[in-house]
Amino acid sequence: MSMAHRMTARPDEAFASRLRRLQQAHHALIERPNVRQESTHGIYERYAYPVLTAEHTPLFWRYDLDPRTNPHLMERMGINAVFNPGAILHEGRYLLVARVEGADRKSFFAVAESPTGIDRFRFWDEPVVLPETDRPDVNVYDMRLTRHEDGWIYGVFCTERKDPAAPPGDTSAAEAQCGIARTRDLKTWERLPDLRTPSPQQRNAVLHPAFVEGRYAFYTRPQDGFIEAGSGGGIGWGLCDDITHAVLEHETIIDPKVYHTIKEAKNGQGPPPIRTEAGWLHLAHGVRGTAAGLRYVCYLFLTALDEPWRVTHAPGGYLIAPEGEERVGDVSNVVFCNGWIVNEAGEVFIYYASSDTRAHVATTTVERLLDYAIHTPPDGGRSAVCVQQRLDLIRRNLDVLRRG
Ligand code: M1P
Repeated sequence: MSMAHRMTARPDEAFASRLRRLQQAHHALIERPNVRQESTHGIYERYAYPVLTAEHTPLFWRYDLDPRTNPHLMERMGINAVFNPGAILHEGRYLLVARVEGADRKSFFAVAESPTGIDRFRFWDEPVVLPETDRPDVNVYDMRLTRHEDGWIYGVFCTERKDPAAPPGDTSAAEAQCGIARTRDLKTWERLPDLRTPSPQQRNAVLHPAFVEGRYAFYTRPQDGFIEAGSGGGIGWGLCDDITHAVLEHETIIDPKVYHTIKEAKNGQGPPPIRTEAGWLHLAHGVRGTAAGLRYVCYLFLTALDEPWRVTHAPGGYLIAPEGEERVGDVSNVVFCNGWIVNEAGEVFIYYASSDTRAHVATTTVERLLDYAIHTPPDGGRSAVCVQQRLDLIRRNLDVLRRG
């Protein structure tokens, strides 16, 4: 529409026409087919478009659509970002429980559904109504969804509150703990008491899908402070008897942070692990400090089927690192994953978010991920060892090439 027409149109016409344009653009975004990108590494494929962004949220979450109360059809409640989704295959549909962050910085959870797993994610009409505990959450985020063998679907997430020990005037000290809720249909949620552990703070806690020694098992990430893992860090493991009052008496580090690796500063379990013939397949994030701030990447490892706390294969380096537009956002140089789905065909949909801003998908198969986990050499620990690992590959390859 031309500027002249806009200026002469009656207010109700201008409203209707602006609404139509907003609706058409939103519809086009939701219906846009995604495009698989060939990968040179061959381990997984990325896609051309993010699967969820702030613009994917329904217009009726953001605008007042009544011309009497919003004659200019302006956004009333902006959405800043949509990222870090939990994921589950439920009744044949690919569901993401995304972290939706309003312009006011508060996060909440909302379910988006897709028939394909790679595109056409559409949010359900209303966000998740998550009951509070006696000590209300100030912010909730990063839900991990576990279909547990007890029959419930659990949502384990980070609950953040102002640090009660913060000195007066300190308005940023926060405390992170692990919140727990459960559901059968992802519509009605029952809130359980927060997980209690020996650590002062917790983030990136994940419920293992199976009972272990007849008990509920959690992956944890003990940490001293809200941001710094401090003397904590590493992926922890603990068991509890009663999920309705979950207490881990002991927390054992099963995958520590390690000097001069991709997980030097901290790490954390991603989604619940996938059961495979060769063991439990884990995806996690590792963090290191750089002159430009923290860098977050995702890495893979495998644990034993009968001992899910025992790491059997730990490929060196990262599986996914930020690329292109993924590098930039509210918290730049970050990829983070807390949701993946394996379907009956053994296809794996990795829902990773970039720079705390948007969510993407990468696809692969259990077969390819196991091959990667088992045959990628571990981190050599020193440059000389890494050269030796690479020389082994080079010399084997030169032999192969010479043999033709
Ligand atoms: O900002 C990057 C990520 O930081 C936190 O992860 P971690 O606890 O490992 O530092 C989380 O707040 C996560 O949501 C965020 O993406």
